Amino acid sequence: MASPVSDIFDPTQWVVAPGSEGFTDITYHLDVRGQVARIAFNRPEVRNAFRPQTVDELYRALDDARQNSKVGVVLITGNGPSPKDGGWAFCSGGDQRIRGKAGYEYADGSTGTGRLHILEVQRLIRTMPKVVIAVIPGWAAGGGHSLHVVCDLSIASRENAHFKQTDADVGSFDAGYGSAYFAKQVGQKFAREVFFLAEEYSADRAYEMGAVNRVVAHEDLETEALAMARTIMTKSPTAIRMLKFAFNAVDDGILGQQVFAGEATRLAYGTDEAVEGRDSFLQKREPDWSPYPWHY
Ligand code: S0N
Repeated sequence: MASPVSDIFDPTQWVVAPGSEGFTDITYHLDVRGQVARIAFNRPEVRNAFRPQTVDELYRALDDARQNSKVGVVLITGNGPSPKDGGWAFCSGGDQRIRGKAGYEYADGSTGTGRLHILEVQRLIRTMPKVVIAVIPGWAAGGGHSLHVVCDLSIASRENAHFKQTDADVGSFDAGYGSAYFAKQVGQKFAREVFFLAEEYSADRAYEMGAVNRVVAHEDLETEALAMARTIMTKSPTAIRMLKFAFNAVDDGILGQQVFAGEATRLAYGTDEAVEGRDSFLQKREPDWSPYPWHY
């Protein structure tokens, strides 16, 4: 039976995330175990294009999932199909109808200036100590393509997922992760082809390029994504986040080092050695480091 959320959404596996009831442009659910978040674009009539309000809600949901210490994996997807023509989309990028000269504009003109804050979402995905999976039921185009590039893993519908980098068609360009990091994933030649020709690629072709991890039957997409998430949830949380930040660090410069170092500091705080440093300060005495070896 069709779900009011999405035709391939299984309502028995998910509950509405507390605080998300007022969202209009996305839906936000937690799985029944409370360990996996599902955040979905909910504008299928425009191929899940994002406007500033969409990005605000997406950021708030992602940040909520980041701060939920039970959640280890976040699925980002697109609800569908479109009630207008039955088409499916992950996300088709910025809503071109409200693009102004300084970015995308709120419907009520409330800020008086345009926003480009999908880039803040990209950075949050990159720096959150959880695994983020792009679950791609249809079009990933423009800024939607870039969003899947930034996610840690991507899983795509064999029948309905299509990929197209339209930036150069509409005079926009993601000159950060969307392009330069994409080239790290698929290689320079493929990346330049995808941007310069702006052609359409199937899910199988994206898999051949190394742009997606798995291609599955459309009707199984969300089940497979949740299974993938639950496999990750059987692993050590510390190992997973240290690995994510290790993979990121080489491409993220000092910011990558800072994020990795933050997790290293968290680990260090748990040692007796660090406790001795804190306690000696609070007790106004010299620290006694003698029990702690200089490892070799
Ligand atoms: C996705 C495409 C290929 C799907 O084609 P299809 O299946 O033929 O459907 P359509 O009939 O074209 O679309 C159905 C309805 O949806 C509307 N629609 C689709 N996409 C958008 C969109 N992005 N904005 C507004 N409306 C959209 C169609 O108009 C249609 O509506 P109706 O039924 O009323 O006619 C195809 O739709 C497509 O090519 N879409 C456009 C893709 C695109 O160019 N996106 C923008 C690319 N740029 C960005 O995303 C920039 C992102 C960004 O924020 C950024 C990031 C980093 C640095 C800079 C920026 C920056 O802002 O510039």
